[in-house]
Amino acid sequence: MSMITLYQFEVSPFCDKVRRVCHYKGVPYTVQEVSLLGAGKYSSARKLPVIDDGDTRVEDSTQIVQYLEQKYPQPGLFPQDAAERALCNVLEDWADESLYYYDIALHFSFAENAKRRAEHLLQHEKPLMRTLLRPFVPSLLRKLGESQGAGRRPREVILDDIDRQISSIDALLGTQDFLLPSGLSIADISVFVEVDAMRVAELGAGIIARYPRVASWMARVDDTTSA
Ligand SMILES: N[C@@H](CCC(=O)N[C@@H](CS)C(=O)NCC(=O)O)C(=O)O
Repeated sequence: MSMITLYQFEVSPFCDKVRRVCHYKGVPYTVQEVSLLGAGKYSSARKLPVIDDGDTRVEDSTQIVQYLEQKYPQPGLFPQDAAERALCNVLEDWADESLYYYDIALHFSFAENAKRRAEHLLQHEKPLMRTLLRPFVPSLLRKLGESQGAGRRPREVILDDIDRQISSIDALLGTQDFLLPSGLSIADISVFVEVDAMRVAELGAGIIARYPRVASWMARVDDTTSA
């Protein structure tokens, strides 16, 4: 059987999502770290994650998860029940297409976080590349946050929005261990990786700490899906 290669930026939540899916399913893979300017070599959208499985290349975390679910159906990450499955798809998309931009806004529209997060993004670059890219990373990522609108809002509104998103996760959990009644699903992994990235910023961690059920859900998802 061919070994999957994951082309990644280590700190990308979408790459974390794919790693966690592989761990949960017990799928062996190797990682190739890509330079911040190098994604176009692997991806038509110039975005990572991308996987190679033998001659098959798959782009985009959502497509990669679909591919892995088909090839390695057990343990499954999509509920059997049609209504739960529908909510699972909606939550995955909400995490990827909405929460991600709050994550970027928190790190890059908030100047106090931008430098530190930029260093995380640059950690695998060669020293010369790191020096060349360092001045551009915060403003490029701020533009990305603003492209979806989240990062254009005033600071207090962004923080209120994030609080409301985290309180929605809290409400969805209720007394359940995972977001959907039938147990761990791709919804948990997709939402977890975005909230985990928010937690890196002090203000993000402060909001999450107000919701103890969310914090214990995070520990549960992490336990079930990390290496
Ligand atoms: N929808 C894509 C999003 C992937 C994505 O946005 N990846 C970011 C890293 S977090 C990226 O590669 N950005 C490079 C760029 O925009 O140039 C997925 O789910 O894989």
